[in-house]
Amino acid sequence: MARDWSDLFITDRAVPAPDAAEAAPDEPERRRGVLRRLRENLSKTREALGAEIHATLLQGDVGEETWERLEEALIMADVGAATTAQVVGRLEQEASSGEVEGGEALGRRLGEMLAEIARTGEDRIDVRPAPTVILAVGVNGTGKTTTIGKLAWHLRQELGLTVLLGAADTFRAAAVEQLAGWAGRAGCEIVRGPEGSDPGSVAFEAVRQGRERGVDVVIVDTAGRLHTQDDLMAELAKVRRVIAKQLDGAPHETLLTIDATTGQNGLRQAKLFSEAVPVDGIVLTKLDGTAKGGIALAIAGELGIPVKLIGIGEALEDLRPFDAEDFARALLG
Ligand SMILES: Nc1nc2c(ncn2[C@@H]2O[C@H](COP(=O)(O)OP(=O)(O)OP(=O)(O)O)[C@@H](O)[C@H]2O)c(=O)[nH]1
Ligand SMILES: [Mg+2]
Repeated sequence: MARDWSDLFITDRAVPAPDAAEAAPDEPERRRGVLRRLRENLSKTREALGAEIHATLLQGDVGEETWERLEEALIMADVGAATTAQVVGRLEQEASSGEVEGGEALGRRLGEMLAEIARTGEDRIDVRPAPTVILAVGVNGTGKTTTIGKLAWHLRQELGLTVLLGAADTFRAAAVEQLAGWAGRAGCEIVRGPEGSDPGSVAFEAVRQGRERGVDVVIVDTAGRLHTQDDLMAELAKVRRVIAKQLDGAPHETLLTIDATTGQNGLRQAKLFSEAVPVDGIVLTKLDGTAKGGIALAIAGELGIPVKLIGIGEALEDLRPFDAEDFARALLG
């Protein structure tokens, strides 16, 4: 079963009935639709990886060369060396012990293993605290602001939650306008500070207003920064502390956006960001444009940080809860 918004987010209220005007098609059909879109969007990864795996596992005898080619295919798809070695090692062992026989069964087993790795840690987001504060962090241009807009829209649309956005990217003049544009599309309000103000003070004010207005979720945007810029990473930690000062336990969720097209560098970004601030989940963006979707597995497998959301396009609806099984299936074709 594809994870839905109500699987990803823990809420204590009933999910609103869909608008009659845009009533969803019945569930199986909807689910097939979601899976088909995910497949289409992951087509680049699948073409590269799936074709190679098919050729490797289904044709000819399984032997030394099979494992080498499989390793190569997974590494090419950015699954990461350590995770690849672990998966192929296990598969080889299960094949040689006779536990799994035949190319097709091996392919299925491989899919199971990849899904198992992708599913790690607490992979849901608890939005029961009122307000729940979500902090978006990540390298420049990875898709933080776009993701926030999409997320705000889905939280309203799918879960009936009220959302307030905090424009704590005070570094770029256009950043606030960009976020305001998304707020308009998502139908929520935005808190902004004077130009060039301290990001911490805008975040503080957003959370304060969120409490005062009784909104369900406050999402705070931050300026993009390189994981190697120590001063900017320290600034992020400060924004976090300031938020915590306004509301105990906040931010409840720190989401790191990783651009799937950056490949193995994404693993390094995830590592260094999570050393600077506790990262609760990954948003893997731009999966529609890459043959490197395997980075999701490298991050989950090597850092134990769950991927929670995936970006599969630039439009409002192009954000999906991450589903490990569907992802592995779509990856392998
Ligand atoms: N194809 C595709 N494009 C995306 C996706 N997510 C974001 N983008 C695009 O990536 C570009 C950068 O997105 P932003 O949301 O501005 O990124 P950001 O992390 O906020 O950037 P900075 O604030 O400059 O650090 C925009 O052109 C987005 O439309 C996605 O899932 N798929
Ligand atoms: Mg931004």
